[in-house]
Amino acid sequence: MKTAIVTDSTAYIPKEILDANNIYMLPLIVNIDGKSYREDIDLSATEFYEKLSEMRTFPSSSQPAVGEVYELFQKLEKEYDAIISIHLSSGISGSFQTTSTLVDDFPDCKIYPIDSEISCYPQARMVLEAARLAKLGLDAEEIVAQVEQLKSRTSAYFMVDDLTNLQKGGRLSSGAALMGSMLKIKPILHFEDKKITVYEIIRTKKKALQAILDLLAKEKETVDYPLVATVIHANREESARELIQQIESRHPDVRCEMSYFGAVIGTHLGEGALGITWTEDTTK
Ligand code: MYR
Repeated sequence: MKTAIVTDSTAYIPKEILDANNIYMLPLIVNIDGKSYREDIDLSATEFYEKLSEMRTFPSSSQPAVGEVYELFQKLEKEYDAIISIHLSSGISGSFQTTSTLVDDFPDCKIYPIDSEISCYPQARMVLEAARLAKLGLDAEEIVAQVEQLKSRTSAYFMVDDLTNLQKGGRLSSGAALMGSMLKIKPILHFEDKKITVYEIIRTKKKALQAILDLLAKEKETVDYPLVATVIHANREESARELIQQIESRHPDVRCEMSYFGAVIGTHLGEGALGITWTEDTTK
């Protein structure tokens, strides 16, 4: 059985890794001052953050057009028996919903849409695992089951410099956004029931990051599988590097990687956001 793996641009998997693993990417759109860009095709993360200070209006994002998804599936059905399409959380984007509406349009190629219930690199981990298993020749249903298991083993926490973007983009409950902007706090955010919510309020960024590292330490004690951690940054590579050093010195057995928040997620989190995520290291 030949299975194609599809995902959104918001998994932020570098192009060479997509190509090397036969992963097909559906770009989300970022709208800036009346112009639309397909992220990581027309606009890189670096270009987005460079443009940020010159933007006249607040940027916005949109999911891939249904026609674009349809066209990709039409192409893939000629080559593959099944398609596993892994999307950013359905609680923050319509991307998963769009794919789900196309399931019955391809009777000869079974489509398995997966709601990652998260985004960015934790989503990428699910995608890369699916691609690894597809290469090994596992059945699409078995791959889906393993991706679901990986999802249940995934934790992700993140912080933003300012809650305004999340509030304006409507991706944070209004109560939480109001509380944050009023108190000038920097809450630890996470996903609950597919939506972004406040996990804990801690007054300084430094203490909040330490609290996230404590959560990683706690989880490490309770699981019987190796962990891989990823630090994700919105144009703050130096801070991400420092955090990785801290994780590596505290947990030499946890493999660490770095990733980035690109244009679409950067639109909602703003520059300076940092995320820490971990999951089972399936490569060990
Ligand atoms: C769309 O327009 O369909 C995309 C909307 C994307 C909303 C992004 C909200 C922030 C997600 C943060 C993920 C952090 C994961 C560690």
